[in-house]
Amino acid sequence: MKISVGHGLADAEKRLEERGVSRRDFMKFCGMVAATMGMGPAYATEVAAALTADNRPSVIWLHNAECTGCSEAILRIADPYIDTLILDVISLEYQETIMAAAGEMAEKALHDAMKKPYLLVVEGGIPTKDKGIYGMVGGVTMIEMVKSAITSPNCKGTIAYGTCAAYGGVQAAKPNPTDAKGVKALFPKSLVINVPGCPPNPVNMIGTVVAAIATVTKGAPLPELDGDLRPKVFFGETVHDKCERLPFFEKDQFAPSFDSPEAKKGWCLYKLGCKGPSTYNNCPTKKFNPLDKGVGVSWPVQAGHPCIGCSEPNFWDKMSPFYEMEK
Ligand code: FSX
Ligand code: SF4
Ligand code: F3S
Repeated sequence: MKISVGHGLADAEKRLEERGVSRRDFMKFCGMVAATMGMGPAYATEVAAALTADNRPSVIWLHNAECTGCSEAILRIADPYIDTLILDVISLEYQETIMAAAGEMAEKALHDAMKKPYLLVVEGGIPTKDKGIYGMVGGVTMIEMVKSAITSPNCKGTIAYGTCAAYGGVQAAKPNPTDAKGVKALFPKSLVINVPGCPPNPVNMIGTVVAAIATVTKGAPLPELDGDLRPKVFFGETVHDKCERLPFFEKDQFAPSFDSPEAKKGWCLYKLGCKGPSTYNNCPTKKFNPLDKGVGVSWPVQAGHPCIGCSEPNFWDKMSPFYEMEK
């Protein structure tokens, strides 16, 4: 994928610098995204170009039934602060959690944003029972809000961010009282990429946004997806495949309890309920809260907690009880 650097990059760098994010920090961030996408350091320039391309689509970000942990995860990335990056580099036109507008002003912002090309990000499951009345914003059901945004000719593609938006998530767990669904289940004809996790790793999201922008602006191929519509570059291997406790699993060394000396020595958490063998995600290699070179500080199994399968469809039902060995 080749992306030319337009005026956008210089303009964006100037704006970022005014807000305390240096060019060096921005390029470091782009390098981290490139590494997450499985590319070498040279690809950072391409990431920067995609994020600042003059003809890039704006982003409309809708919230549905959820805990908002997915937005929190992205807002808590530091270095540079992602809120600055989002507000000044990605043209985020509408995001209910962080925008200042409320009420009629917010509705107008959405209406105006939909007049030009955009990428749609959907967060949260969509309640469908009784025509969707259990999820409403400003008197409009979440079904209707997502429907008008996803079916508009200006919608260039949709990213379902988080397991709730991808597959229904926690509110779709048995008995699913509001009949909550994920985006693709409700809009099967729409182009949807899932970036699941509860919450997802925000670097997987930024990588997907970059790839989607490159597709829209340069016709670059979309990332290859698996059968659950997850980009294989982030979700191509199981958590177990790359887990640092794998050598212990292979030697049948299983920690007997969370506070045991064996658990602290790094023994495998399988018998304490770890669902890493059935879960596709890049947590062990990317970890969370990225530092230099795109590798984060820690991840659940490193911290001593079993993987609960949070990036898998229906994991609340399929992977629970969380502290019992999978059958
Ligand atoms: Fe769901 Fe996200 Fe879990 Fe929470 O918005 S994937 S409940 S972390 O917040 O949707
Ligand atoms: Fe696999 Fe979990 Fe054991 Fe790691 S802790 S080796 S992911 S079963
Ligand atoms: Fe989720 Fe398992 Fe990673 S619980 S965060 S997929 S280790």
